[in-house]
Amino acid sequence: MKPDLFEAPDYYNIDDLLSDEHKLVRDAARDWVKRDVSPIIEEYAQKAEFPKQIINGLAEIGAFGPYIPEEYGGAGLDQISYGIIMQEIERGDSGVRSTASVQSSLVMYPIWKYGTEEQRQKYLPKLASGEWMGSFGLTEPDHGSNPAGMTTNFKDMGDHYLLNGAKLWISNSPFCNVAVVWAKNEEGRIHGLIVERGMEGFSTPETHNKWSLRASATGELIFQDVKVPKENLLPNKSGLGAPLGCLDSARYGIAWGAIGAAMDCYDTALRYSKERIQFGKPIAGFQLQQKKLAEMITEITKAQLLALRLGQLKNEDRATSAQISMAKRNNVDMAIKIAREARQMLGGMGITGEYSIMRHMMNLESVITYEGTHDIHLLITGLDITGINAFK
Ligand code: TGC
Ligand code: FAD
Repeated sequence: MKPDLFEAPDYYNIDDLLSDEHKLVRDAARDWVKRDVSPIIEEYAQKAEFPKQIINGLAEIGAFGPYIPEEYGGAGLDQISYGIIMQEIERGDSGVRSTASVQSSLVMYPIWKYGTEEQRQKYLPKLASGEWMGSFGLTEPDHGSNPAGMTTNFKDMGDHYLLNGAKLWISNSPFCNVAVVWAKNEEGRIHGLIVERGMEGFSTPETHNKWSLRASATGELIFQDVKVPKENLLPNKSGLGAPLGCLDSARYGIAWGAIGAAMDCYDTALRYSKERIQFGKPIAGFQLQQKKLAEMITEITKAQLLALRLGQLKNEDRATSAQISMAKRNNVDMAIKIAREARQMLGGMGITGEYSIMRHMMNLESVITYEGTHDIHLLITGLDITGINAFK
């Protein structure tokens, strides 16, 4: 892969709206991605393997629990810092950002928000340091967009719960130490349970042959009469709103993350088009190529402003789920379109691993699907503005 020459576009001087702390966090994450992710990520994506050696670095830049209080090992940062870290990581690779999103928003967040003090003390510091890695089991083979239909279930056996079922498409599952699993009790009410590797009847087979998010490990969570200690139930919230609350936090991070992927594609295409000579001049001098670049920077700038405003609302605890859906949907769609256009600008070189664009483009096919598909988020906006539910 070519050396990482990334220069971040900031067409509207959005840096001026960031605090010194935001910029410090951003620079630390950006430097780390350049040093520890860019040089190795293409090789790991090609061999479809998660680069476990980056876990310590992710912890050091605060990517595991950026907004979790420091008393639990988190970085104690605000929501904009969290977003910026996701942007910088996804600038390197969406799969690496996935690992951080799952750890922070889908594992640490529910333990922090819905767990007991004992659970927080036991799990959060180890998750923040990367000593333990987590996964989040909501999706099932027959219940993806409609998690309310899940069939994974647990029975109260007096001194423990007995968990049965299966989850599919689970990021980090093949190597997770703990999984936050959503399952129905005997009354059909959804609860979160913390399942630990090593519990009898719990297995995590890896899913192979992905053309997308190849540097992220994806797999299943299978529960066959798993005895889960009663103290592993998350007691402080139940119902579908509990996992959906975690998704709000992860979707917010993705709205920022997608900007990173788009910035990398734009920056690569801009540099390439100024250097690549055809018909006696740089291809950046042709109107058709300028149209692509001008539209890319316009869309990136709009997405940056959307994410920043959403971050301000999140900091004030005023961001609605529907606002988060709009930003996730818009920014991922923006990024995937930019990746496709940028790839064309590199001609044949664009399909190779010499450049990051094709990898981003393939990764974004997952990002536009997980955490609620593009169409599901449109329906969330539709419901919000009309009051009419078009899901069912
Ligand atoms: P609905 O009846 O609308 O809601 C059920 C209850 O949940 C509440 N609620 C929310 N709470 C918090 N945050 C949200 N975003 C919420 N949306 C709804 C709601 O108020 C209600 O509460 P209550 O107290 O009245 O019971 O539920 P529904 O069954 O009609 O479904 C709505 C729908 C379709 C929007 C929802 O199911 C959905 O978002 N589906 C998409 C599923 C999804 O996003 N799955 C993601 C799996 S995890 C993942 O992909 C990780 S990828 C990780 C990575 O690698 O980065
Ligand atoms: P389906 O729900 O079957 O949807 C298929 C199509 O039908 C989509 O286009 C969808 O938009 C459309 N559709 C569905 N319902 C409607 C409707 N009412 N109206 C109109 N159109 C509709 N899940 C986890 O729990 N944890 C994870 O860590 C995780 N990581 C993932 C990692 C990867 C790489 C991928 C690909 C997925 C991951 N997922 C994870 C699962 C992801 O959240 C689901 O794939 C996603 O929610 C969609 O579910 P599905 O694949 O079953 O598609």
